[in-house]
Amino acid sequence: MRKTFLLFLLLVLPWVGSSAQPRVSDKELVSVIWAMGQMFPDGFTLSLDSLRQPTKGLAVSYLATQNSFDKKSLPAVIKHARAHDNLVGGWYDPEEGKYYFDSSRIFPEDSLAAALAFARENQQHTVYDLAKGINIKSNYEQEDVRIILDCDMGSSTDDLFALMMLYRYMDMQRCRLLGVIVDRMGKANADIVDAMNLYYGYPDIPIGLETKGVENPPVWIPYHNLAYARTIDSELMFRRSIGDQGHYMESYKLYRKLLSEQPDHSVKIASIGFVTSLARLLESGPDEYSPLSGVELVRRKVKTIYAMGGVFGKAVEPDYNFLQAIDFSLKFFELLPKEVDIVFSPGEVGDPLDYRPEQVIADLSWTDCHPIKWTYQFLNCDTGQKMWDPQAVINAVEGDDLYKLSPRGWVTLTPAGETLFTLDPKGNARYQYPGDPVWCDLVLKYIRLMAIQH
Ligand SMILES: [Ca+2]
Repeated sequence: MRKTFLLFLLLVLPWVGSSAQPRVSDKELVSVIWAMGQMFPDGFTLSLDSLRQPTKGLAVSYLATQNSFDKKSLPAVIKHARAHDNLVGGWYDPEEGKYYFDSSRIFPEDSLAAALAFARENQQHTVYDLAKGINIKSNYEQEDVRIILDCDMGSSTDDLFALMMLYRYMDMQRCRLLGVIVDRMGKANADIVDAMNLYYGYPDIPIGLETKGVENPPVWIPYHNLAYARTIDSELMFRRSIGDQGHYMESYKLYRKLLSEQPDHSVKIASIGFVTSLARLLESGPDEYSPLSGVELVRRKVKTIYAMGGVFGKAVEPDYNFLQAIDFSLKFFELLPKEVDIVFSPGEVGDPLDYRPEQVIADLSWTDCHPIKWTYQFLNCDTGQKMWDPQAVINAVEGDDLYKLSPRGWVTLTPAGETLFTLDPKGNARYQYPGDPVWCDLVLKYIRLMAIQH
């Protein structure tokens, strides 16, 4: 693409090949930019300084040049760009059938929050990552997203990435993380979340810990000591707010407290571990936080549960998350109110998203002190670990547009851990379909983009 563009410039602008800075009049630029609109039907960004297309960074359009789609509008776009960032972008809107031109600004790729804040100020719905070729939604005109994360921190590292993404979504003002439930027993696992909260700058997010859950579930990657990592000077590597003697709230109690404080039908739960704490919440009775039973509280406050789990496609093995805690899982399926939607993310959706350990470490090369990097430096993370859990979190925050979902139906769980789906337009359950290679590439790039923010 770039080669074609340079060829074009060499044909119409002989001075581009010289070492001197090209000096192009605004009138000539109108012709160049109009021609680029024809040459790059999917879009382009042009630096008016170098007459090159930048290849990195996050491009955002200015509000001032909105609705410029014909040749007559180009002088005003160029004038604005000259007075601001010397960047002009073009993009095609298939809905309107028009090709728009904008004066643009480019932010460094690791400054997503700043780029999105600028996008919101300028009433733009997206930011475009030039290097990765992906659009990132701004929260301009976005619904209020309230989330509780329920994870089995301390085994697979995809829980760490799912939590990391929620902090980044908060940096981007895309959601509110109300609290984190740790359904894998053991204080060390909750201490990991405490260290993550402080590392990412959200020390006040409450943490609940399961104390009557699954006994000794398998551990794939033993990063439970993450919160106690030390520097070569023997100092704690990661700050903490809860000390060794501190206690976490019982997880179902924290659920009750958080839900009782929220507007009706407003809460999304991303369940990326065992459903032990959810089952105990559903079995709970009135308490100091709410006069409602657990079932009534969930019926009234929860909008949708996004659950990593379920087997609906080609795979034949029963689901891991549900089977590990089968008694709790059966109770959860029995008591979940039928009015609450549930979206399953089967393992086969995350299976193709292979965030290789060496790529993780390279993406976190901006620092030596990072909880996820520590895990990847000191433990073997090449265990077949895939980006399963982020699928529930991304779906919860981004909404359903990014995922292809099954029609509605009901899901029942068998004691063998099988999830049986029955089609019914009135059903509360849907499940994600696996994406094609283009979709998988896009989602993995999105997770990586979040990882490099700082
Ligand atoms: Ca998990």
